[in-house]
Amino acid sequence: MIGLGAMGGALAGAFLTAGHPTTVWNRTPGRAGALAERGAVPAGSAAEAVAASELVVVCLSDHEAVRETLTPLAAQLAGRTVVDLTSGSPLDARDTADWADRHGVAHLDGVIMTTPPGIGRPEVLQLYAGPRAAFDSARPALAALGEPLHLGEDPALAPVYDTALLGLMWGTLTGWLHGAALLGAEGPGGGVPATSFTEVADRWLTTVRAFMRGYAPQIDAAHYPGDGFPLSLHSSTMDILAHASELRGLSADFPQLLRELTTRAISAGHGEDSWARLVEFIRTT
Ligand code: FVH
Repeated sequence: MIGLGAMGGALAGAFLTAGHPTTVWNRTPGRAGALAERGAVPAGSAAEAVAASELVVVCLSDHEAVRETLTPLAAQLAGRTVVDLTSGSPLDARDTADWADRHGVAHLDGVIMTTPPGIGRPEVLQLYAGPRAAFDSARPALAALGEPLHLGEDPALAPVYDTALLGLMWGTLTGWLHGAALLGAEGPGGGVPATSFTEVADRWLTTVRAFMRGYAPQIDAAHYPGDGFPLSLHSSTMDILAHASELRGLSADFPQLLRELTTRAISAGHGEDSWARLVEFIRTT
């Protein structure tokens, strides 16, 4: 394990918990103490850490740090698998993968969809992109960190999925916060604690997930039948959300954003299409 920051330390800890012999290295000495007490072997250099295992997991601040650390070790890394869990752009992922290819290193770009305290929980999603064979051989060890999924061979898939999923999280959480503010406000139907609203909201997400699964084939086919829940109906309900928010003195930014997108689609003649039609208006500015 190369890099013992908040994330790298948690990753090394999860490998140890799962019983994997783990060698650890960090640029600044002194960060391996607690891991060593649990059985990790502190390496004196990155080269020594790499020599210890067929599988090298890297989690540093950024890809520049990864290049700085791995470039001098290219010859030693040949024939080994490097799993890079450092955040970066799609171009970073491709650059590192190209570098690895040129030096005979099997490379997987990965993201773990949690913060350090979540590492090791079996339900935590880990997304990997790169050669399938490298994923298959690393998978038993990676299972110590959560649930590993292989996205495909293009290393850029990992960072793009990462940002897409964070966007989904922010969108969902913003809708939930708006709901909590609406129900929590003073007035008729108000004064509801966020915890009570969340009990119901959590169950509603089952239906929202079903919408996503139903709309995904529509997006792929570029065909958006309204099936009883067209944009025109969404639009009038959205007006009520905006109005109710204004009446309670809440920000209407969130419903306005939805209205703006929906209005563009309806004005272009798509009022009888499903919600999935909006993807066309996200693709164009
Ligand atoms: N922490 C989190 O919640 C998120 C969860 C999602 C993924 N991110 C990404 O994980 C990468 C590491 O994040 P981190 O939280 O572990 O970051 P730090 O605690 O700041 O540790 C950084 C480690 O990187 C080492 N490092 C930095 N520059 C270099 C370099 N030039 N050469 C070698 N090592 C370097 C640093 O070493 P040191 O400063 O202790 O010597 C730490 O080990 C990151 O991409 C997040 O976006 C975390």
